[in-house]
Amino acid sequence: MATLKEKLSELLPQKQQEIHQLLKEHGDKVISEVTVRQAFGGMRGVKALICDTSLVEPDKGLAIRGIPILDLVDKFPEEIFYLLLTDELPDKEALSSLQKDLQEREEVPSYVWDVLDTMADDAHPMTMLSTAVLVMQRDSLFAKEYRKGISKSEYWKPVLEDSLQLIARLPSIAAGIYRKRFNKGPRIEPDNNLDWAGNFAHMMGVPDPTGDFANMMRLYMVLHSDHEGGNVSAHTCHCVGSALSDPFYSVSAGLNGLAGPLHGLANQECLRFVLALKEKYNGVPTKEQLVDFAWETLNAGKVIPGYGHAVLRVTDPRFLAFRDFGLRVCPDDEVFKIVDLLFNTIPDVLKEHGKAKNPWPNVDAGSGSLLYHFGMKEFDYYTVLFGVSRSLGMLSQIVMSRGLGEAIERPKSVGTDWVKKFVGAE
Ligand code: AMX
Repeated sequence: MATLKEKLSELLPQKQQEIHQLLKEHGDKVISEVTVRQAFGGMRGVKALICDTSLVEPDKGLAIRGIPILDLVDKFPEEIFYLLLTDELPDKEALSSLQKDLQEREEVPSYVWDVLDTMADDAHPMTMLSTAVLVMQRDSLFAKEYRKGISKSEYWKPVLEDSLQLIARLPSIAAGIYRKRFNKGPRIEPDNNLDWAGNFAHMMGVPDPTGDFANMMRLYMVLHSDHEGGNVSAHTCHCVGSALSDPFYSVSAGLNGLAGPLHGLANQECLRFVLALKEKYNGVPTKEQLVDFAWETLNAGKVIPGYGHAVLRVTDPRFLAFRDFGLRVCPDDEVFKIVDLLFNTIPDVLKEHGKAKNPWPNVDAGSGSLLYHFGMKEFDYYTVLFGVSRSLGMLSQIVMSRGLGEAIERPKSVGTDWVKKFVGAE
């Protein structure tokens, strides 16, 4: 089977031709409209972006290149990266070639550690991750090639190189951040006998006598890898990349979006909520106590973290995958039990509350409890794990965008007065 680069060299011209034909024959057809509510409401549901890597159907959840995420839970994240880019899972040979390629690129330049060492002791780990990615911009091959005057049809090649470079280094960087920021001792050297996520788990140094923590990391990296193109991190990365800013600039920007409490930070908020319940009721609460606590939260004008979604209208299959893992690995863990109890309680409360369009759990409702079970109690770090995983999706989307010659983003904005006049409001 072909390597990633060979496969893309074969696929991209075909895809370009397909798009060229589509635009020529149907370029002026309308695929979406925008209501006033959507324009003021985060463009929810407006179809104005192209993303071929994955799709989130409101009633089904995430599918990567047409494969439901629950059918991919036993794959390595490297396999998912190959799938995101090429529409095919790699065979053994292509997978080991990709893994070898990543291992060869994994050394983190010393200036990255120097920069991280100068940051404040209480810097948020997401700030550290985004900064580390940004400082590596000086190594961008795309930026160098662009300056030399590379042809537009070749853009994707150095972008792929940058992407592989970044993916290869992210586990060491993220693990280094974990150990430094939370005083876990010196950095741990990578073990080249391990796969990408297994190595990440190893370098974090979380005790793992059963190997389940490494399995959890593999699952975590697969489940968070991509969620189509309109979510804040993917869209931000896409937008920045559309200015031909290189992958380092683009991913760093995407990570900053992921750091928001309504997006990637929700997993830590969610665990806080679960632990507050545990503390208040001194263990696993009863269903009635849980209902009371949920109403107290809602009546205080706060959201129930881990529930609701901008697109999904069913239980997030990624939550189900984590729940399944928890039921196998730690069914008696009190924190996990509360997560499970919440799953059986919150949807009815939110339905009665009547505001959230989706009363079901999203991916963040369960992941934190599993990390906590393995002794990773540093909540501020959880979004970093999300960020490392989501980089797979952000980077595959950028490679595709450059490969397909997408234009710089420039939607039209209008003022409130314009809207009022246009709709004939008083
Ligand atoms: N608890 C209470 N109220 C909720 C709610 C929840 N879990 N989810 C939505 N609502 C409320 C909204 O705040 C909004 O209220 P408003 O009309 O007073 O502003 C109303 O229901 C309608 O919102 P919506 O259309 O259903 O959701 P949205 O697309 O505006 O927002 C999301 C989606 C995820 C931000 C929202 O459901 C939320 O805040 N959930 C809790 C935080 C969370 O779990 N985020 C993680 C998302 C996944 C991720 O990116 N990691």
